[in-house]
Amino acid sequence: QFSTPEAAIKYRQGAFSVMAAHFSRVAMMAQGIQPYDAKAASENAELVGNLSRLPFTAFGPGTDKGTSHRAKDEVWKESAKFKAASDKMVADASKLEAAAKSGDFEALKAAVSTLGRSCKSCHDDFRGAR
Ligand code: ASC
Repeated sequence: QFSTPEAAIKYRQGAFSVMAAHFSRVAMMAQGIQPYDAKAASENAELVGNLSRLPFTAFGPGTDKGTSHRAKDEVWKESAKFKAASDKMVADASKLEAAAKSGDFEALKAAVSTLGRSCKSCHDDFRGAR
């Protein structure tokens, strides 16, 4: 899928940053910073759901090297734990998509908070300092 480890690193970083951009549009509505717009929330949450499935495969062999990324050695040393964290993030993103599509604002707020915690817990365990 990737021509070089560097290409895989760029790919996963791109997927995470586009996912963050779309998640933040939904999160700003959930937090009352932006007005709630059910259609925009659904469209953005659908992108988050799809994008969440992309990064995992880009953490393959050799993609731990270099200084262009912040993935800690634990990604590869504790690979089962990392896979579980990734699976949880993907599941929580699907729940966000379902909540947004339901049009239930309270459900959306809960799903934003759950996915936000899932992002943060993976950063705490698997992302190093810049
Ligand atoms: C975001 C984003 C993250 C998470 C995290 C939640 O919007 O870009 O990485 O939420 O900050 O704690």
